[in-house]
Amino acid sequence: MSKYEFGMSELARFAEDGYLRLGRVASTDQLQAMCDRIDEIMLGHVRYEGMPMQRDTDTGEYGQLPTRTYEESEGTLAYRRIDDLQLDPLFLGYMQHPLFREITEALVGPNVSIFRAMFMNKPAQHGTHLPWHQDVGIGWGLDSNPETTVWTALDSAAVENGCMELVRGSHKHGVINEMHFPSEDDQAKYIREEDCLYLEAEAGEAILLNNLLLHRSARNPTGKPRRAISIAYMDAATRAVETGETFPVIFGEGALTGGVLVDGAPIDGAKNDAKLTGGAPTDGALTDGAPAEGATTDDTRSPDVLEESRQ
Ligand SMILES: O=C(O)CCC(=O)C(=O)O
Repeated sequence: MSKYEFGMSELARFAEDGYLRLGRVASTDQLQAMCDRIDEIMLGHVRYEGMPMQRDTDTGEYGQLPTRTYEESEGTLAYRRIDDLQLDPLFLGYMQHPLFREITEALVGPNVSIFRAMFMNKPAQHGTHLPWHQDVGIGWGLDSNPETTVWTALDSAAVENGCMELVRGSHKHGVINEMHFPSEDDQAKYIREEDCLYLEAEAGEAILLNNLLLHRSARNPTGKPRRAISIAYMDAATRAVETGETFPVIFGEGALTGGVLVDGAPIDGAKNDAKLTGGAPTDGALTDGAPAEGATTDDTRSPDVLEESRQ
C-alpha cells in the first residue's frame, strides 16, 4: 500500500467497477487557484495561443454545439469546454500530481502522455446534455485506445446540477461503438437500470474512470456553475493515426516541465512550451504534493466532426 492508499485492492475495485473514487486530491488552496484560473481563462484575462474553447449551447442540445474558437475567444463564463489545459502551469502541476503518477504508472507504465486535458463546464442555468458515450473509438484517431481518465470536480457535482451518471461495469463490454455513442439498440443491450449510478462528487474530489465506461451528464438548471476537469492519460507511445504524432508527455522521458506547486515547489521531471499571450502569472500550481485530508480510496486537430466525437 502506498502513502496514497492506492494499492492492489483499489486496482481490483477499479477493474471490477470501471471507476474509483480517489478522494480530495486537490487541497483547498489549490482547488481555489484552479477555479480562479479557469475563470480567468474563460474571461480572457489569461490566454494561451491555440487553446481550443467551445461555447455552451443555449438549448442544451448536443447537436447544436458550436465549433471551437482560439485566442480571439470572447470573454464569458459561458464556455462548455476548454482543451489543452497542460498549457497552463497550474493545471499542468495538478495533472502531474504524484498520486496520478503512481496510478498511471500502475495502469499505463512509466511513460505517460495525455490525449486530452480539458475543462468541462455546465454554466449556471445552462449546460449541454451529454449523451451516453465511451471515451474510445476510431473517432479519436489514435493507434490504440487510452483507458485511464481522471475527472476532478472543481465545484460539487450533484444530480441537481448535472453530475455524471455512469453504468457500473460497462467497461467490460469493450468498445461498443467505434464512433463513440452507442445506438439505441446498444443502449437497450448494455445499459441496465440497476447498474446506473449518479457520480455525485464534492468539490476537489478526483475520480478515476476507465475510458470504456459508459457515462453521460445532464443540464445544470441551478444558479451556480458545475465545473470540472478531465484528463485522459495514455501510453506515451500512442500516436495519431493521421499524422503519426505523439502527444504531450506528462510523466517519464521528455515530460513537460513548468508545472509548479502553489507553495513554490517545482514538480520534478517536469518542459512546458506554453506561450502565454495574456498578462497572467505563469507560476502557481499544486499547493502541495500530497492528497488533501480525507482522501478515500472507496487534438494536430482532426476535422471538427471527429473533434466533437472526442467527447
Ligand atoms: O463532466 C462531464 O459532465 C462529462 C465529462 C466526460 O464526459 C469525461 O470526462 O469524459
